[in-house]
Amino acid sequence: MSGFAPNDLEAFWLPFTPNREFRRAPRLLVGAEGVWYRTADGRRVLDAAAGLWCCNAGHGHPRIVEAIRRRAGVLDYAPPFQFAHPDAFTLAARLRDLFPGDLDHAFFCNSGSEAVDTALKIALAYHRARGEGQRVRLIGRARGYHGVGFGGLSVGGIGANRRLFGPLLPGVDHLPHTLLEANRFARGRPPRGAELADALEDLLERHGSETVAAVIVEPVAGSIGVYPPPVGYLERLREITARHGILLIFDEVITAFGRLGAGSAAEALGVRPDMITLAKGLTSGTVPMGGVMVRREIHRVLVEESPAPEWGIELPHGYTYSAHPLATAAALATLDVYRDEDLFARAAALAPVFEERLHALRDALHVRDIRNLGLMGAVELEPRPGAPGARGFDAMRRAFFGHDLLIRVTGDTIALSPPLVTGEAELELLFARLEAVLRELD
Ligand code: PXG
Repeated sequence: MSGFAPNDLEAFWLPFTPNREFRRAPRLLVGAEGVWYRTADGRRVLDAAAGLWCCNAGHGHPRIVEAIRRRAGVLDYAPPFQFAHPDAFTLAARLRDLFPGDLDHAFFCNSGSEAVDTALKIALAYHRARGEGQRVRLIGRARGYHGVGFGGLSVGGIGANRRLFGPLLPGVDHLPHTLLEANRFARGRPPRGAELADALEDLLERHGSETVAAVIVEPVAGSIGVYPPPVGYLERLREITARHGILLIFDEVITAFGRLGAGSAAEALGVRPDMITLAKGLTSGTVPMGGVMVRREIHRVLVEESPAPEWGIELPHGYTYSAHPLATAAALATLDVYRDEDLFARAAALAPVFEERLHALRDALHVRDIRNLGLMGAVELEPRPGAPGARGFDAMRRAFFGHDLLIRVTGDTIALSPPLVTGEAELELLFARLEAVLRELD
């Protein structure tokens, strides 16, 4: 076990964690460098999850650390309402250049959950400003994860996350998820399932397409356990939404900033949404930050052509810490690192090796499916009879305590998202350790 515990494990209520089990055997991380975590009992643990899908540049990158440090000593805080600081503009312009086409305005917040709620609100306000205030419905997808705000939870489709919290937003419906039995062990984008996007036509027929404001999907569903989109699926969603005047939002909280070997999934997969939500890799996980990239037309309608008087606020939305100086400093340094170390290309080059090693686990005990795209991978295990999630949880614990490997599990699915700086030797070590974990699982 950990060999170390802080004096008191009672006061802190851990998020999305079995708290009682944690107190018995706490997993405490006290340092991090590159692709390694250091534990309270002095072990070095290989990070196969980029923290939580976020530390794409690796841990403790000196340029990012220094930028945060320097900024903290110069400008600790600037109010984001009615005032601003220069880095916020620089960052927005850098992001405009990174994202494809006319996704050229950035709205900042502090997390993926806030990014999703922001995008949904912008969608509703946009239609209303255009005289289509009847467009109030939002469509998500079964098994989608869009954070934990009431908006994101409403369009999200993971039952366990929703059930406790009441009726959520009205007027929300969901597309079917895209996991097909026939695609088991497919590599990359699975060949079957583009027609699942046609379910959107059915929803539009049911509700009246003129009542729908936006469709939101993760281009690759992450949290549920890596569901890459079937070939042609996202293209079809784009075609249907465009035809009906409905906005398409890509939730790229996980997929942006190199995870798929490009700046965004929109670029990697060649499909252009109307908004993109961001967080995680935006600062490589170092300082909380989220954002929404918005197409020019939406910004034009809501801001440039706003009927508000000159002293009137065009969109009553924002957060105390929108574009916080420490976050913008971290993001700017992170974007420099991505560019100067060519990390998106490095991820693209590593992806085939990752795919090869991942699919070599196919014949390991209990494995029922393997999925991957870019540097996102999942090994889905057969659940233990009558105890869904137990085997996955056991894998995570054994990996951490017995094999010095940090993995993410969701139910009985092991999710991998190594930092983009992971070298081939480290990747080899990652899979050797994961194999050892799978060998000892009962
Ligand atoms: N959208 C997507 C697509 C996400 O993956 C969020 C929104 C919410 O971001 P914040 O910053 O509010 O947490 C996420 C977050 C998991 C896991 O189980 C994934 C996330 C968060 C926690 C756990 O893999 N992604």
